[in-house]
Amino acid sequence: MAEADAVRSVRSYCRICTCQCGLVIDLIGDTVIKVRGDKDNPASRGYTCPKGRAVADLYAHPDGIDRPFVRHDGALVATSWDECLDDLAARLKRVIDDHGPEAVGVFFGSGLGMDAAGFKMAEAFFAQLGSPAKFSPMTIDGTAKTLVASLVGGFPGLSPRTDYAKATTVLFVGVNPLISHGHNIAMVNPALILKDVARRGQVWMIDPRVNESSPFVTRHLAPKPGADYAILGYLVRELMARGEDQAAQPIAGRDELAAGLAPFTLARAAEIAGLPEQDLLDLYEAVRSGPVSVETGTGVTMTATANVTQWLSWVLMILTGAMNRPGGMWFHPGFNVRFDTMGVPIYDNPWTPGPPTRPELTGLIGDWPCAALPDEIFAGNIKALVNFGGSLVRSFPDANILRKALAELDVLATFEIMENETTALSTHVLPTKSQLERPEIPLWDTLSSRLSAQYAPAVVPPRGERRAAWWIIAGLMERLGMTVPAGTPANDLAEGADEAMLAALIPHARRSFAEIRSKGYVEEELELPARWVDAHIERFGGWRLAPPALLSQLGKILADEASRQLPPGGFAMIPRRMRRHLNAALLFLGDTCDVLINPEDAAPLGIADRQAITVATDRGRIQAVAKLDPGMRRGVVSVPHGFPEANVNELTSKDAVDRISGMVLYSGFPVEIATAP
Ligand SMILES: Nc1nc2c(c(=O)[nH]1)N[C@H]1C(S)=C(S)[C@@H](COP(=O)(O)OP(=O)(O)OC[C@H]3O[C@@H](n4cnc5c(=O)[nH]c(N)nc54)[C@H](O)[C@@H]3O)O[C@H]1N2
Ligand SMILES: Nc1nc2c(c(=O)[nH]1)N[C@H]1C(S)=C(S)[C@@H](COP(=O)(O)OP(=O)(O)OC[C@H]3O[C@@H](n4cnc5c(=O)[nH]c(N)nc54)[C@H](O)[C@@H]3O)O[C@H]1N2
Ligand code: SF4
Ligand SMILES: [Mo]
Repeated sequence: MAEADAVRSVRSYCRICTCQCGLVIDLIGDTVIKVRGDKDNPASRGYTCPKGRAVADLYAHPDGIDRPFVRHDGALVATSWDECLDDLAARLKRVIDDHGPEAVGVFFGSGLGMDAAGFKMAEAFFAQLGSPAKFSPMTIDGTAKTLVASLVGGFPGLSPRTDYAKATTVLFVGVNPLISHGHNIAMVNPALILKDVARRGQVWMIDPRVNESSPFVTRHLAPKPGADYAILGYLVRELMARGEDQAAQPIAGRDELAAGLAPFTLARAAEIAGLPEQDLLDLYEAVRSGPVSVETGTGVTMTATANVTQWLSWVLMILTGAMNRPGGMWFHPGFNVRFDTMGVPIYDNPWTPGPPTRPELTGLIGDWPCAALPDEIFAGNIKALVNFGGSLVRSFPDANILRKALAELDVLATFEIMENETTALSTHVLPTKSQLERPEIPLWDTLSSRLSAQYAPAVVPPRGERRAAWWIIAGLMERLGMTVPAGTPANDLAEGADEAMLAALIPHARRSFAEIRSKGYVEEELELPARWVDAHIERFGGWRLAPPALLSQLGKILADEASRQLPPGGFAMIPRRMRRHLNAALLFLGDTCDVLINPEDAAPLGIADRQAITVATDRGRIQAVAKLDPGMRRGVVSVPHGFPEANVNELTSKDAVDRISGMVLYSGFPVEIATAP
């Protein structure tokens, strides 16, 4: 065999989700012939999912963007980088000169979120821009987690994660790890983990639909959407009433909490949840002796009751002694920054100023609610938007209104790798090196399920004119008269330039970039209990069990319970993720927008399996395919997210936003279902 035909194998890792599974990429020349799991990766041991195995198809896809585009006279035309960046800088400068930097908004989208060097340069750009208009996926995903971590634990970045090696009682609430690999917890090989815990103890799944993880758990409860808070409220009330609570750290506010939870009698909790009382009694028996791990996901954070549910899940863990104890929850001490040596600052007031057009909303740790973007544009406050890797039209609420707003912008600059509806609306399209085209180290160290770091080299040359996101952003900064971070190489195509950017990212990490690169994978032991967690909670004066903002929201939710009930025959919509695509990406793997509905709900509407149906709200109407599923709770339909034609965000509303977190209501709102004409 000629040397040019020889297969070479390169070790890499997948950056589609935070599991970061080890991959082996087999190539002939520069052509990828196979992507497979890396059995030698200590974390993933050969595990991959269909999305990760598709990274080469993503790289080669016909809809991939190969060169920069700029809009001239209404049409996007291919251009050179110099012309694109000159034009973008000139148009941004005009906006800034005429309206101030606050007229430029920035979205830190998921597409650039896994590009470590690109994301850091985007942050540097935003810091020098001096605009308050910052948006990120947080306010369309899981603000409850940030809010509760601040209010109860005194630091927004505290993210408890189950000690799966020893846990014996795990509650999954509104999370479907078999498909999603968990919500921000990177459960590699989820089926194996679930089976292991179920063998040892109890795993409860709480979800209005029997989901893909349910076959692996010991018990499934299907409450009404958004009613999880009542289940947790009952469990916590009962623990305290019986004196069976046993926190491992100091606590504050126990009496206020007990008073707030007084309404959650067995009867009232079961009524709100729409479950038999016996289910709650059984669940109490399972959790009373602790420690209890509770994993929540978007089935909690996207509901109207997100904050109180998330809060009560923490309280349950705290009061069963699970926090920072073996068999309970551990907290990531950071690999790139080190919480264990530097400590975490007390940060218990996460609220920041919000967008002027929406005085009812606040900002959260510096983010403005994504839902406010259209109003800010219509009011003329935002004239330009720099979109670092977001599929805005599919991920933000109220797509029909958002499209109109985006069309009004003077500048919409989108960093992307694939053509989509958002690039079609953009004035500038900036294609960046995608994951096989750039080297990487993990940026979001604390989202990993290990105390580890790894390295992936670039394995193929950049497609067409694609350049490193950091290089593109640095070029823009230069043209705008900003200061490019010292040491930034002039040319990303030069040997070692991308690596130099990565090395500069982690000066204080546990291991140097050089070591991570040469070894490929490095890992350190986790300590549990970790001294730094208990020390932080002591400094904070104990876990705050009863933050006033959450107590008051609970009171309102209880008072409004009747208004959230559906009329007889009505449907509530809940979201879900699917195995073969990630949000708006990878749809070429074949997922379709199947709406799950209970057969007994479908029959009276004349809806048969695989029949075309419409799903409508007062914001819009989509057409999709019905899939009859006896595992759906009656009166609930499950509509997946991410499809361009059946865009679930044509049903959501920019006005349905949580007041204290800015999160959009993406789960548990009423929809009308009918057969498609
Ligand atoms: N109604 C409803 N809305 C939702 C959700 C829901 O369940 N229901 N889910 C929400 C959630 S949890 C999230 S996180 C957000 C996500 O919303 P976004 O942050 O907008 O993320 P994605 O939809 O994943 O779009 C990411 C884009 O990045 C591109 N991309 C992929 N890799 C790269 C790369 O290497 N470089 C660059 N430059 N681009 C790349 C992809 O082609 C894709 O178009 O959506 C939210 N919106
Ligand atoms: N394959 C795949 N994996 C992904 C993604 C993807 O698009 N595809 N996206 C990634 C992203 S950005 C995120 S944020 C995570 C999200 O990860 P998860 O939070 O696990 O998201 P889902 O898989 O949609 O699971 C949410 C579950 O909540 C249920 N649910 C909905 N409403 C309620 C409710 O009111 N109460 C209860 N108890 N349950 C409810 C739904 O039926 C669903 O089964 O997944 C990540 N991983
Ligand atoms: S679970 Fe799938 S998408 Fe996530 S890192 Fe692993 S292979 Fe990639
Ligand atoms: Mo997400």
